Parts: sequence; structure tokens; C-alpha cells
Amino acid sequence: MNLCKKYSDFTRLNIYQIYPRSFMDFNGDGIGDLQGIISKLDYLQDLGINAIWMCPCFKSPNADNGYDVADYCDIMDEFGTMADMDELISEMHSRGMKLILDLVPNHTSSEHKWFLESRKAKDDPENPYRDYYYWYDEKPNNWRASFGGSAWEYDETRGQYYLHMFAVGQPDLNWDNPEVVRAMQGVIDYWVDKGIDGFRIDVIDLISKDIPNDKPGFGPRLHEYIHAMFGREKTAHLFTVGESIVKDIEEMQRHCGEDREELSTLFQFDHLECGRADKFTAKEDSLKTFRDTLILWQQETEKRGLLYSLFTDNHDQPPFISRAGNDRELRYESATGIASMVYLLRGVPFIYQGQEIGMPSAHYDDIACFDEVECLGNYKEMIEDKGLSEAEALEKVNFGSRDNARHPMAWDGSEKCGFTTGEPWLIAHSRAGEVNVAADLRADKQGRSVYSFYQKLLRLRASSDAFADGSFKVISAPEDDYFIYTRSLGDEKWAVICNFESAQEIELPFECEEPALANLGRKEAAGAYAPYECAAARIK
Ligand code: TEU
Ligand code: CA
Repeated sequence: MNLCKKYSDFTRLNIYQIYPRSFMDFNGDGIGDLQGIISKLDYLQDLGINAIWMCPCFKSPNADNGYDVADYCDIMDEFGTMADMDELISEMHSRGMKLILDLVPNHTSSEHKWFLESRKAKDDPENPYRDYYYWYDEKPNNWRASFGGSAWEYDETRGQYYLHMFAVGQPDLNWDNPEVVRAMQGVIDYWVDKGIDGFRIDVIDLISKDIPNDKPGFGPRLHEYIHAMFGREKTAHLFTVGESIVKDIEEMQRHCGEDREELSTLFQFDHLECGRADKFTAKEDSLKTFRDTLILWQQETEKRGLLYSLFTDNHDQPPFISRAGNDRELRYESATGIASMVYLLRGVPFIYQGQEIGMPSAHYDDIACFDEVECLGNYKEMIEDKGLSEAEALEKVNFGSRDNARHPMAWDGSEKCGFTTGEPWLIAHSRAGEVNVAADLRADKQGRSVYSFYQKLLRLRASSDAFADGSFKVISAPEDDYFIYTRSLGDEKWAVICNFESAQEIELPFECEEPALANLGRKEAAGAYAPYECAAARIK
């Protein structure tokens, strides 16, 4: 028996990512919750979504908004109860939708029972949690935490340093301890028994470390640990997507090859570098670099039969249209044009909440409006260590902060955006009055609804074997300022034409039927294309 499902078992998934804190608040406390998600399932189903990846919803003191888990088998108070969770699962399953949970195996919260026990167990070999974390008398290396500062924190109770690759409140688990592996298997099995359908796995590349040799990621036992989690009969049916900074196709093969029995697919981030010099610094870029990175991964994953993850946005990334598109005058055009560059490719689509209406970055005028730990840590470093002025640092934070993706979903143009009746935990984006679900649906009358375009795109994907399983071929040349590709399976052949930022004539080397999908309503696949205009048409 193969202990992992195959590529072709997942090509019909259309996945939507939810950040529960910001999606929909049902009980009016200003924080999104599980009942809020349930209330929007019909909206999502209507869009063409058949699976949801939900960011962590487990008990947490929220040092990093739920990525610091205090109990993997219980629900965060603000989000609801286990009864709500059971209801969500059954409401989804009755609609034929799959639920993918976010597993955070690299670290726990410093308030997790494992850590509370571990910190008092230095001299107690009887305590099973004694070696659950990395404890050292002296810092064994100079690793820096992702959110600023040293990755080693002195703990008074234990009298030793512990490792945290992220916030101080996120101690890293010591996977070299077999008890930790077993504990995480127990967590997975708990949720499998509840009937969930898959996991997104947080920073999977970090779980194995080589501390004495100073190697923070891709440690020597990484694949042994992934296999221990997911190469089991109990987990064979799951869809699993790991978050990882894989460098090349060989590395991806080692995670997702069918014979490996590890993961279904991975998120890799190469293509997202378009439009920025670093996380907090913008850069003028053509979509060419984005296109060429996508092409490379398309070709390599197809050659090896690997499942590729199609995405541009998530809860860590400011909206892609705000840095690589034009989120002002051409917001509709660039949101839909970029969608056609990505979501008709070979792989499994992930659409982040708000992307389906072309929601732009948040933009706040005051650092006090920001909430997330990464940008606040970096803001401090920019001013204290790098000598930036407050205004310069604020501009950088406005560009790169993860809050750009975490502000409340704007359901309508009212003061609280239809997200809550209370005080929202984070201020809505500055253009919520203009860009919201209700306004976007109204724009359908003018043929300018991003939602409606996504809906048509997802329907096209769902109705076509070529888009689900067909092969990919690039037609445009590297010097072209546009992207043409084909997807074909047997007699079913499609062309997808996506123009970049300038108007131009586009010739096609083949004849096409009238486009089945076009953001500006064009009737011929070839001809003069407006900025970000796109079309998908069957080849005759
Ligand atoms: O992010 C992993 C990660 O590598 C981050 O540094 C990420 O690159 C950064 O946030 C981008 O700005 C994951 C989660 O997606 C993130 O939300 C968590 O904060 C982090 O792990 C720790 O659990
Ligand atoms: Ca709530």
C-alpha cells in the first residue's frame, strides 16, 4: 500500500485560505470566529471553493496570532468551542468541502504544558518533558530570531537558554527526542479522528536542526520526521502542504515524490520576490521575473510528476497586486490579469481571503495601528540599529507588514465593514469603503467584479480535464512583455494569454475559439491587448 495519495487525487481542489481572526466575527467581540466562517460557507461555495485551509485555531496566548500553540487539541477561546469546530467540520462535509488545518510542529507556545513542565525539569529525569526543547547552559551559536533579536532566551526557572526561531513566546521543540515525534503524531491522529482532510504544515524545513554545526534549516533528520508524521496508514488519505524554503526541484522531489510518502505538495516562495528588494523595500519590477520563475517550476514539477502549489498571497504576504500590479487605477485589471497568470497553471490553487475581490494593502498612518510581531520587531531594529527616521521606518512597515494581509475582511462599505458589530481587533484597510465584497458584486453589472472573474476561472478549471491534469507549455518568448501558455490533454487544448502593464498587439501562432474567460470581455483571442488584459480560449 502506498502511504500517501497521488498527485492526481488533488488536482480538483480549489482551496481558500482563511485567517480566522479577520474573516468574520459572529458574536460581535471584534474578533473573527468559527461561527463567522460557518456563516460564509455558502459565499465560498458559490465562488467555486471546495476546500479551506484555516490558519491556527488552537488555544493560544497569541504572541504570534495562534502560531504559538498552547494546546493543539483545543480551540482558541476567541474563536469558539470544540462544539463549533465539530459543527464547522460537518457543515463543510455536508457541502462536499474539505478542511485543511494548520499544524505548527516546529514550536509551541511558552504557555504550552510541555514547556511549563520542561522549564522546571532540568534535574528531574522522571519528568517526561525534560528534553522536549533545546536547553543549553551557554548559547551554542549566534542564530537570530525571525522576529528580531537573538534566537536564544535565558529562562530564569530552568537556569538555561532555550531556542526560539520566532518570537520569545515560541520555544522550538526538540524533534531529536522520540517523545516529541510521538506527541506530534498524537496531535495529528486526534484531528484525523475528528475527520479533517489535511494539514498545512508550518515551517516544515526547520524541524530538524544541526545546532553544533550551526545549520538552522533542512537538518539531517528532516525527512525521517516528515515521514514519521505523514508516511503512515492513518494519514495516507490526507492532503498535506508544507511551508518550506526549498531551493530547487531536487529538494522538492525529496519532500513530494510519490515514493517518498511525505507530503502532497509544498509552498515555495521564489516567484514572490517580484516587486521587492527585501521584505520591507519596494523595487520596480516587470512581471517578467514572476512569469519566468513560474515557468521554471511548472516545467520542472511536470517533468517529475510533482504537485505544484499555485498562490501569490497568504497571511504573511502583503497583497501581490499592491506591489506587482496596480492596486489603484487598474485594480480590477491587475487582480484578474495576475489571477489568470497563476491559477490556470498546472497545480493546486490557493486563494487568500480578500484576493477574490482584489483587496489591496492596508496602509496605516501611525505605527500604533499595527499589531503583528514581525513588523513591530523590525520597526524597532530599523530605528535603533539601522538609523532610519520614524517616517522612513513607517513607510517600510506599510510596504511589508503582514498586517497588510490581516486586516478584517471588508464585507461591505459600512463603518465596520460588515465584519463585526463591535470594535474590530485591527483597523480595516484604508480603502474598505471602496473595496469590499458588496461593492465588488455590484461592479459585476459593469463587467468589473473580481469575484465574478474568479468564479468563472474556478468553474473553468473544474469543468476541464486539461486544466486539472493537462500538460503546460510556454508559448511567449522570454523577451515578450506578456505570458502565453497552453494547457492540453488529448484533444482538449487551451491557450491562456496574459498581457503585462503596457497596451500592445498580441499575435497567436494558432487559431482560437471565442474566449471562455476574459477580464475585459474580448471576443477574439488575438489582437490589441489593454494593460493586464487576459483571455483563455480553446485552440481550434
Ligand atoms: O512563517 C514562516 C516564516 O518563515 C516567516 O518568517 C515568514 O517568512 C514571514 O512571516 C514572512 O513575513 C510561518 C507562518 O506562516 C507565520 O505566520 C508564523 O509567524 C511563523 O511561521 C512562525 O510560526
Ligand atoms: Ca468573535
